[in-house]
Amino acid sequence: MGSIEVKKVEELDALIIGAGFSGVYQLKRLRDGGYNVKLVEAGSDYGGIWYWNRYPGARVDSHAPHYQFSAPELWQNWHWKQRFPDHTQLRAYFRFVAEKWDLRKDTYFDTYVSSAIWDEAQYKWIIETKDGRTFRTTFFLAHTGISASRQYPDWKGIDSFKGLIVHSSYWPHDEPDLKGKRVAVVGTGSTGVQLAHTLSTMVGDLTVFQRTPALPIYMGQVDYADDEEPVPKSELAKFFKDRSEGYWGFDFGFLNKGTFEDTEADRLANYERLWKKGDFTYWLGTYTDMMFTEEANYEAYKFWRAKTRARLNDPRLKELLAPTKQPYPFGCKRVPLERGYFEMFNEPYVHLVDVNETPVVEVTEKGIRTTEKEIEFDVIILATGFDAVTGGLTKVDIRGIGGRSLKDKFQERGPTTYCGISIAGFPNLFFSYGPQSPAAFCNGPTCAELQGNWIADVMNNLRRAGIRSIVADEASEKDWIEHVEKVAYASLLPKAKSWYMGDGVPGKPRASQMYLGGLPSYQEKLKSCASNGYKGFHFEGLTV
Ligand code: NA7
Repeated sequence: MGSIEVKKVEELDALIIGAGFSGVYQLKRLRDGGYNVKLVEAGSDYGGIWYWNRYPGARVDSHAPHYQFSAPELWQNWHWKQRFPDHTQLRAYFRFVAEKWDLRKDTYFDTYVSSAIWDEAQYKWIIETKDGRTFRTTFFLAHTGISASRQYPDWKGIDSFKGLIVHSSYWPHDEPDLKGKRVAVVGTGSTGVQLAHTLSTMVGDLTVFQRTPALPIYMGQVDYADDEEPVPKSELAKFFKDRSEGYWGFDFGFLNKGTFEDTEADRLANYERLWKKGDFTYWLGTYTDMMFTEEANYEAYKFWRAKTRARLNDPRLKELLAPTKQPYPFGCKRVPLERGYFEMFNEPYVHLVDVNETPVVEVTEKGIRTTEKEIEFDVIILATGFDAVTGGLTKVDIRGIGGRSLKDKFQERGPTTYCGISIAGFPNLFFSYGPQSPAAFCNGPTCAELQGNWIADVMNNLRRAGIRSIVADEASEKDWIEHVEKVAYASLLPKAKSWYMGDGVPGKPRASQMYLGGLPSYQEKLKSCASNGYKGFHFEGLTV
């Protein structure tokens, strides 16, 4: 007689998905608050996107010391080796944090959550993983980030290629030997730009497939000696406070004036000054109207175009990479940082294929055939991005009240959230660095701390009040969505095709994925919601 398998259910106060900045911070906060909490992660170690994105050249575009937690026990004992740390330093940082905060004992790696079902009778989430674990938990914290679901081109024959074909964020842990190889990089987002330039110094022959030109800023990289710090340790506490109050979660924000308040000479001098900073300042620390009026935006583009064209020799490349006609508003697609991306195209072994001029027809056994010719490759790298922002949530089968599917809900009109942190119809489900929050317009760790603290406070308040569940109201959610859209449509964001608006994924509804209104007003919204008895939510189930 066969025995019946009895599944062991692990009872929790909270289950967190994702071992990036948000998940790690949440685990620490909740454990300190006395909760029985576990973190599950599909990868084999901490790091979130830095666990996955280990392609040559992968590095963070937020300059040190912004991209780290603000806890003194961490920054007092950590030294950044570079102003823009690479993926190996970032993983080392996560290992350091995990040790300091003793996180490993509460983390399950190589564990992929397949479903999360709200059990209305018990006020619990029943969460199952692919490897057969089951959790019953009061809170479900889906800190899956904005780049958790890869996007592939739908090219014919893509499986027939006999060489190595890989998505940039599934880079092999055993580093492939690319010396002398013929390599294709598809995509020119921040990944494609970093990857292509780094590979250009390693491979035999490089071909970049471009659909839309990137408009990157020159990166002012600095190597720090052991006794050198980006900001003196004695000033870091203040630095982190300033960071938490900045519009973008950085210690800087827009200037207090519009583009045309300066004379042309002063404007150019100002652009030059911002450019020299070698970080996001030329994008996020510029004139207030840059992302809001076409005339102001064009001035920023003109300056960028002149700088870029001066770095290119070939007139055809100048036109493809830095077109005379502005391709889209500057800053309304994620602005990459680079250090030699354009110069590499002056080399005879680096080629650019414009897929608008010569579209890809198919992938063959030997390479890629465009309408012009077949190009042979040893390696094809797909830097083609993600089902950004929502993909991490929608690829898990999440079902709320009445069995309603989150994926179906998002499919109807794009992301629907209340305050970019919860979803009507999905009680006790919160997420950080996700849709309709500042997320991609906010320095990651700043957002992780701000939202993680707010979520922990909700849980503390419910525990104190003896309430079992909290859920956002449909009407409040509708108001928040309208506000997010209103802010987006007051800007130039919708005029660019980008993942900020949900573009690039076939069938995905076009809607603003992010809240562009800045961290101060976002914080104010969260704060006033909490201080007004969690206005916009309702509660169910008393424990006492
Ligand atoms: P992105 O920013 O989504 O970039 C993907 C790139 O791939 C982008 O240039 C796309 O062109 C291009 N793409 C996508 N599909 C194709 C096809 N079929 N053919 C040619 N080119 C294609 O992803 P990244 O990985 O660079 O960056 C993700 C985020 O990670 C980044 O913004 C940071 O927040 C961290 P398009 O522009 O859509 O025309």
